[in-house]
Amino acid sequence: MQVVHSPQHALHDGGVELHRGEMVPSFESPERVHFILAELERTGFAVVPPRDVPQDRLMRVHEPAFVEFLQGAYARWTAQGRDGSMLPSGFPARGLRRDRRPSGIHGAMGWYSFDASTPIVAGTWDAAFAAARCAMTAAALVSEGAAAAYALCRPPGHHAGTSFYGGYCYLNNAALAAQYLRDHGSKRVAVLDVDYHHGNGTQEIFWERDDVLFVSLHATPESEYPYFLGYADERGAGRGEGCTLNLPLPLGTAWPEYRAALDVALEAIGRFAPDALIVSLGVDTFEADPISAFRLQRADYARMGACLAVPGLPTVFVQEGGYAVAEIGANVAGVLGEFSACNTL
Ligand code: SP5
Ligand code: ZN
Repeated sequence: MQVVHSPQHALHDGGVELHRGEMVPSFESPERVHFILAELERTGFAVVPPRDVPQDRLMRVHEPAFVEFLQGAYARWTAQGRDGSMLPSGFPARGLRRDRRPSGIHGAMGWYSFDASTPIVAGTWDAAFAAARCAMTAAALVSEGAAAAYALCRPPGHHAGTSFYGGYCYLNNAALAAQYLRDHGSKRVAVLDVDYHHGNGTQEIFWERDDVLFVSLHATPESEYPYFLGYADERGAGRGEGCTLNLPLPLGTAWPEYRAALDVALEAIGRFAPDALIVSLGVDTFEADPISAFRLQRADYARMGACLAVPGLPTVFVQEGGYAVAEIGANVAGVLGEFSACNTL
């Protein structure tokens, strides 16, 4: 399996986030990629750069005005004499207008984002676009016949929707990979999101579509981010009704219960009969993750990789979260290594 990686991820650095009432350095750091790449190289994976995918491919899942905002936001910030991290400080909740986007940068930021944990810094756009190109390149490799490919995306993507960003995510890498496959021969694509947090952006993008199944295992939104989406009664709408499946799990979930939910997810994917699979691979389900509360252990990631090989589908892995930086490489390599060993394609 090839690893698609761009050093441009490191341009997204120096951000801060609001965590438990205090500003702290972003948990989502460039070090994460360093540890993943080192472990994958050590265990024999080949690393390739992303292709030059044209920017207008982003508009297959994102709104043009939103992409334009992300690309130009930091220049508007510095034009006001500011530096450092851009973070919003007001959002259009119930009772406030959502039908017009403020022309000023502060209002526009609150309109396009949904939390105060997702900073825009000088290099954010270049890093986010490079991550999107990694995901689409991995999808291209699979559409051209590879059994599987892994996009080492950073920043991650599954919280970003058609026209919103948040949860450390700006462009939805997994959705772009799924759409790439749809545009290059796949009739039906399944997205399986195993990040600790619900993939609210991916769900929103495919909510009314019957050609992409979205299945997510995550910590219950009753007590975990993103709080306002990811319940079991969300099943899609219109043509997409029944093409969204949420499997929220309690805090403290360990492998036996996780495995049971994964089996339910894989059965749903089997019934949907896709011709390709995207895995939104977050390893923040790890017991030592600093912002999460599941209890998966190192050896469980190899077990997960074996489970993911069972459908026997061409598979694009897309990196999402995982913040226990010292262990993140072994956990990702555990999934990918065992998937490759079990894969019969
Ligand atoms: C891609 C990804 O994993 N994004 C996660 C974004 C989470 N950001 C907010 C985290 C809030 C953490 N709250 C800590 C409470 C501990 N239970
Ligand atoms: Zn996560």
